[in-house]
Amino acid sequence: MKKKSKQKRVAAIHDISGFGRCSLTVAIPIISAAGIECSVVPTAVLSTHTGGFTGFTYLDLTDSILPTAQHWQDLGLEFDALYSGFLGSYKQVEIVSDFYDRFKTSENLVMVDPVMADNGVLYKTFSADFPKEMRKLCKKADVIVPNMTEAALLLEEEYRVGPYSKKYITQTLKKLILLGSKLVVLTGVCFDENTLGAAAYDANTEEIVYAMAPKIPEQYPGTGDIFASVLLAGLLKRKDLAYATKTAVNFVSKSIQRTYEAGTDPRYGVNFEVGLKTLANSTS
Ligand code: PXL
Repeated sequence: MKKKSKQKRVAAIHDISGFGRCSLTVAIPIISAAGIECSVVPTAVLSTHTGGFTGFTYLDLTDSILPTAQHWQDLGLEFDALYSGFLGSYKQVEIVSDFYDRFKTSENLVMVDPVMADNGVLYKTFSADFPKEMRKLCKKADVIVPNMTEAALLLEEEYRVGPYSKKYITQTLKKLILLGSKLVVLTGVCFDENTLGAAAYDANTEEIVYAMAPKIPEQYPGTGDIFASVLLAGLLKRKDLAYATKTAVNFVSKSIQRTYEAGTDPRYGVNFEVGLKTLANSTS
């Protein structure tokens, strides 16, 4: 009988925004649809995400992250990937760094999505020196997944609006890799007014691959989290970087397209749920 490969397991460290489809409410279904076990470390519980809603609740769970890590270590648990996204404070970044030290092995993959900004602006819950702290966490990552704004903040450069030249994207990728990861996947890349996508760089092969999709004139929160979760699922399924990046761009693009056509309030996030069955097939 053919030997079955062991099921992969991720530890996802994000907040739960009760409404608005981002962070854990997208990471869990996407990673699970790819046949990967998704364990979670909730960093905070909010009534909604912070992108466009006012009056949201925020229950900080910083103090339960390390006791969770300790319990998991006591149980001897191991993870094929450690994956962090939106972190609420300096202290949480430090604690997640400690979490990585406890569970990192020579075999597993650490993905840091340095969620903190978009469209040239830092999210309002972060202070101006937060990017410096996030840069330290990126050092511990195997893969980082910044958007163009986060890339500029991590590099302490001025944010530029697109379209970009290939030269500028190449330079940005090469500077980002110096932060310490093996792979960089940069989102929000555009070379003209009609397309938008991602550029992926592998430090080992020094190869850059692009994945582009038609640009839709609306912005939706949570799409970065969806992108990173699909990318991680692809990489864990041993798909190559180009395939995983293309799958993530296509999945986000289709989700945006069906949401735009439905005319939903952008703050409610995108309809990615309808695409999960197809995703399950493309990551199997
Ligand atoms: O999608 C990123 C994200 C995650 N979590 C919370 C957010 C945001 C973006 O605004 O507010 C709480």
